Amino acid sequence: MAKRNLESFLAQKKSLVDGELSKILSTGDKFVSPLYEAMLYSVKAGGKRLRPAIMLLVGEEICGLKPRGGLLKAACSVEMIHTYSLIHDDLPAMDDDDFRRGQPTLHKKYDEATAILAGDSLFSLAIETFLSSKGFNDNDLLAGLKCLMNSVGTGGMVAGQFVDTKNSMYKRDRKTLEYIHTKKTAALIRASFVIPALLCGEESKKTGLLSTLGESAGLLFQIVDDIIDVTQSSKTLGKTAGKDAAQNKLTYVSLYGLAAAKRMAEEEAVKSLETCEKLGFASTVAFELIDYFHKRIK
Ligand code: GRG
Repeated sequence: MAKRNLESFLAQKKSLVDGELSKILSTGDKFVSPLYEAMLYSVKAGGKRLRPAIMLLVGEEICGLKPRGGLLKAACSVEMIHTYSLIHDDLPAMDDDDFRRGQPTLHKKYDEATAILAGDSLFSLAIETFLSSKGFNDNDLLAGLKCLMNSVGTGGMVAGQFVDTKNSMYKRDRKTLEYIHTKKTAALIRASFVIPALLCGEESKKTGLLSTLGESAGLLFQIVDDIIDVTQSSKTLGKTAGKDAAQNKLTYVSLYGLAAAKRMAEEEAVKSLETCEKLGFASTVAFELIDYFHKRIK
C-alpha cells in the first residue's frame, strides 16, 4: 500500500461510511420517521468516524478487504453504537450535557424520551446491520459480533460508564481509574481493531497484537480526553469544558496531575507505535492515527 496521508484517508472513509449510514437509516414506516430523523440528527452531527476508519484500515491492511465490501456494514454498526453511547451519555441522568460537537445534544434538540429511544434503536439496528454484513462465514461473523457485544456491555462500555457515573461507591485509586478508562472508551476502540481480523478468520498472533494495539490506543485516546477537558475551551471541544472537575470525575488529571497525565499519554503512544511496527502496517496511516490520538485538541 502506498504512503497515504491520514487526513485524506479519514475523509475518504468518512464519505463511504456517511453514504452507507444514510441508506441504513431510512425507513418507509411513517409512524417512526420522526425517530429516524432524531437518529440521523446525531449520526450526522459531525462525528469523525474514527472507529469505522480503524476497521476499514485494519481490514485492508491485515486481510486485504475492499473498503466497499461487507466490512463497511460492520463498520457502520460500530459507529451506530458509538453514537448511541454519546446520546445516552449526554442525558440528564448521566453526564447532563447540552452540547455535543458544537450542536445541541439530542435531548435538547428533541426531548428525553426521543433521545433514549433513538439510542435504543441505534443499538438494535447496529446488531441487525452487523449480521447483514456480506462475504464472511457465519462463525467469523458471530465471533465478530460477540467481540463487539462484549466491548459495549458489562464487559466494556456499560461497565465503565457505570463505575464512572457511580464513582463515589469506589476507591479513588489507579485500579478504579484504569477500570473506567479501559472499559468506557478503550473497549470499543480495541474492538474496532480486532473485529476485522475476526471477520476474516485471521490467525491468533495478529489478533492478539491488534488487541494490544487497540487497548493502548484506546487508553491513549481517553487520557488525552482527560487532558483536553482541562486545557481546551468549550468552543474548541464543541462540548462543555472543565466538566470532569465540576462532576468530581476520576481522571488521569485529577488523580496524577496534568504533567503526569501527559507523560502517561506519551507512554501509551509509544506502546501503540511499537505494536504498529510489530504488525508491519504497510502504510503510514496507522502510525499517523496514533499520533493524532496523542496530539488531538478536540
Ligand atoms: C451510555 C452506555 C453508555 C456509555 C457511554 C462513550 C461513553 C460511554 C461516554 C462518552 C464520554 C466521553 C466523551 C468519553 C471520551 C471518549 C469519547 C468516546 C470521545 C468521543 O469520541 P470521538 O472523538 O467522537 O470519536 P466523534 O464526535 O468524532 O464521533
